[in-house]
Amino acid sequence: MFSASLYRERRTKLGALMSKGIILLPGNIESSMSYAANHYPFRQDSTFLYYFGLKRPGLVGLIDLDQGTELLFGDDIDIEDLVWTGPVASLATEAFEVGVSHVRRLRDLKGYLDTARSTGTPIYFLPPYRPEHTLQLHEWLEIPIKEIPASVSVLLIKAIVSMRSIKGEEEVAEIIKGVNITNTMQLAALKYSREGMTEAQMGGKLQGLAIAGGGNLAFPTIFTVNGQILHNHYGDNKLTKGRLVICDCGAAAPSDYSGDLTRTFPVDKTFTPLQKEVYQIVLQAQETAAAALKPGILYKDIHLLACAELVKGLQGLGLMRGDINESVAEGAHTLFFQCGLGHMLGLDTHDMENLGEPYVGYTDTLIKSTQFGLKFLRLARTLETGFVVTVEPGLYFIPELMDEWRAAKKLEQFINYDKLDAFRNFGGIRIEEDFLVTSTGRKLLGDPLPKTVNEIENLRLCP
Ligand SMILES: [Mn+2]
Repeated sequence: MFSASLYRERRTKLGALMSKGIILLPGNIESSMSYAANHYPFRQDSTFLYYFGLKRPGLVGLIDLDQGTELLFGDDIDIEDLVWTGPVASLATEAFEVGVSHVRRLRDLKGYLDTARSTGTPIYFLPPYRPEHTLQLHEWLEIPIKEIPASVSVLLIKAIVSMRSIKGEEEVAEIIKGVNITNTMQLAALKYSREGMTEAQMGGKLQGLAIAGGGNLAFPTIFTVNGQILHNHYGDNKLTKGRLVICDCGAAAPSDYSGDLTRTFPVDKTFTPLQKEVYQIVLQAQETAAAALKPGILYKDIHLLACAELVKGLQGLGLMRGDINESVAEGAHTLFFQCGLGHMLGLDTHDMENLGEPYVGYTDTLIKSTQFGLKFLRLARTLETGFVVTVEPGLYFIPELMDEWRAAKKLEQFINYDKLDAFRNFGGIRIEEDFLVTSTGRKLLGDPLPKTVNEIENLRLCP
């Protein structure tokens, strides 16, 4: 948790951006796994955390701009709860720590909102992403469930995105903690993954390291010998000779700020010559893209720069041909790089994705493309000092996609289809790092982690 004055400053700034009405920011409640009392690990809503800092379930933050008050609605525990939970600080005590002096019982929220509605006070809220959010809004504001998506406040979304996009020093310090815990996970995967293990055996160890870091996984780990499948979570596949492993994982620090890193390495101690060649292409694209990060540049242009580097490399490999810029413009590279280059990173791994990509990654005038490939680009807009972003190009050889394109002779002026057979069982390669955009360029977040072929092989060769 940060200082009370920081949370107060953030709320004041948000209030100034909205100017009037009521800003309603519900925190999360417990979410059940298989019966009511069996909960998933509690995760507070990120926007609530940003403005109110408290991790306790069942709180609602309210900023009343017309009355000039900030309130927290929630309940203290009683003696029967205490039997199960042990003593819990009073809500008033916790609220004081985040600079809020008005605390009310949760059952008083509806009346407060009723009074506001009866006088025509606008009540602003964000898009719900859990079913219970929708039900709460329906109950508190008497909006029909079907009308809730259209009733969210775009003004509030834009105000919050404008604030959360620019990370403060204290936030960057927390992201670095998340990245460094993620580094320990990556190093363990690089050092201790062995032929014959299952993906889950290593995936479980990585989760253990995330929890030992004081937080938890920021998202389900992708640890797979089938890296060509973009979001393939660990399972019972065995690590077998000749395969590559993609490890894409992230730890959330105790503050919930997270890291998000990817390394690709051979099950064997060394890469095969072909694996090494493809790895160098991805590495070249990753480093070129990272070096181009700076304020004032469209992230979309950095994405396209990475795509051009990939095409250049694939031409060297004999898989592609023709004009590089034309290949990228036509989307020929998406046979091998189907997704976007990266995303914002912060309290959420895909930071603020719940607020809507059109506002977080795009603008009113920069609209998302519908072209295959570009339509998966989460972030396109102009970078600003203080943004934290990932850079994660890859090459993914998906047999089903290669077969479909080949049968349709799709963009055959750019692709040497007869050379693809050697890659049917190649898998995929992705390399990902996290960067702060600074006034002069960029800064890699966290301690450097082995990334070159030599650095990775040196770790694989450890006894
Ligand atoms: Mn990522």
